[in-house]
Amino acid sequence: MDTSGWTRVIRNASVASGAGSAAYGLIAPGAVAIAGEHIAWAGPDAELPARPPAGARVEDAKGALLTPGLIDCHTHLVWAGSRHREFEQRLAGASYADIAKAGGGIASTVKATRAANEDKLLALAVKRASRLVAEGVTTIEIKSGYGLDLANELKLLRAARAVGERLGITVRTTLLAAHAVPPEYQGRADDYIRCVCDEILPAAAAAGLADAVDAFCETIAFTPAQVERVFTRARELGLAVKLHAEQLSNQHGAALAARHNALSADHLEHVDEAGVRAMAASGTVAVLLPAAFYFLRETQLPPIELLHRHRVPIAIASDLNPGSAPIASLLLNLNMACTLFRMTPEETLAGVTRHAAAALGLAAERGSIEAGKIADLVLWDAEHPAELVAQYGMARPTRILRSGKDLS
Ligand code: DI6
Ligand code: FE
Repeated sequence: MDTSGWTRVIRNASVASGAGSAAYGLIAPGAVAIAGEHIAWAGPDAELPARPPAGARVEDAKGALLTPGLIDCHTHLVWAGSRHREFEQRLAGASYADIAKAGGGIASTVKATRAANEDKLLALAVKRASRLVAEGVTTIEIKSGYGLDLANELKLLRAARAVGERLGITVRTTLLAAHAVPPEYQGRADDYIRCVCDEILPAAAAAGLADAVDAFCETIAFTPAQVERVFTRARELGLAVKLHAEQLSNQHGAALAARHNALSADHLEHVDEAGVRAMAASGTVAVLLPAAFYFLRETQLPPIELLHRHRVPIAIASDLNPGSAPIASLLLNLNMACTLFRMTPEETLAGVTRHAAAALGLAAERGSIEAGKIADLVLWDAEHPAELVAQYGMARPTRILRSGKDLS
């Protein structure tokens, strides 16, 4: 074993590596060696050299659980305003779609978000993201989509990037200009899509502000033909795509996304077998969002069994947003994925590590504890990985490492 370059060793841990054939990739007692920003070695504690290299700091985890840094691969956490009135309206019987059609929903958040300056938005977003980070999340995808014009979409993407710098975590930004038709384009959705393709997408790409492009394919949002235009333009600009597909109805968005080699198709409650088969063929990750299902009191479950049968990797994310998922907890989503969707704790943990990394195009560098990957790691006041999922509000990180360094 080449131990030169080791800067840090965490030993005597219950290492849920997410790699190998054991459940959770568990190595217990296990050890992880770090060289600078990267994982240099992970394996059984007994295989560590008797004498660690000079200069390496060695820590005894005393049997505590060590996982990869968690990855929340779908959030909309930059917004202003509050939708608590809509919560009350929905409890009184109005549906999410009813509220959207009456000019509430996303449109009401757009109004408040346009009125907020970048500093205010950043402060709000940092507060929400820090809730996720406190749960061991070290990588967050953040979408725009509450600006819906050039200046405001770029404002959201800049705020999203700044969240990463402020909290010392990794942020991947996604341009979601095709989230809703803005008020000034009411009744002219095709014209708005032209503006997205001709102005917003090229400007976001040129400014290096977007890592990917997303759209909302739904009767209350954009048609498959409109999404097709956005995706075609995105790919011309060299940007990866992903899609809000089949959340409220089957628009065959998953198959459309797969045709464009999308990184992920998200929500998927109403996806059919053709859509799942297309995703399997293109390697598109299924991102399931239990909080939105729960919060909107949906009854159509995502077809877990179908996804399994076609071996589509499943990620779990918070969808953190003001309207359909105002829940700033990824761990609660893991519990809900088990209780509501009947997934196993092991599957859900893979869903916020390995498969979430794949949903962001980061599978080569993050999502598991393996030599060569970036040393984003979380030590917990728990011993077994299922504890993070089977109970809520109990296990907490005792230490978070991002790129090999303690996150302060
Ligand atoms: N689907 C959702 O669940 C979020 N966006 C989307 O396309 C909801 C966004 C909101 O209601 O503000
Ligand atoms: Fe979403």
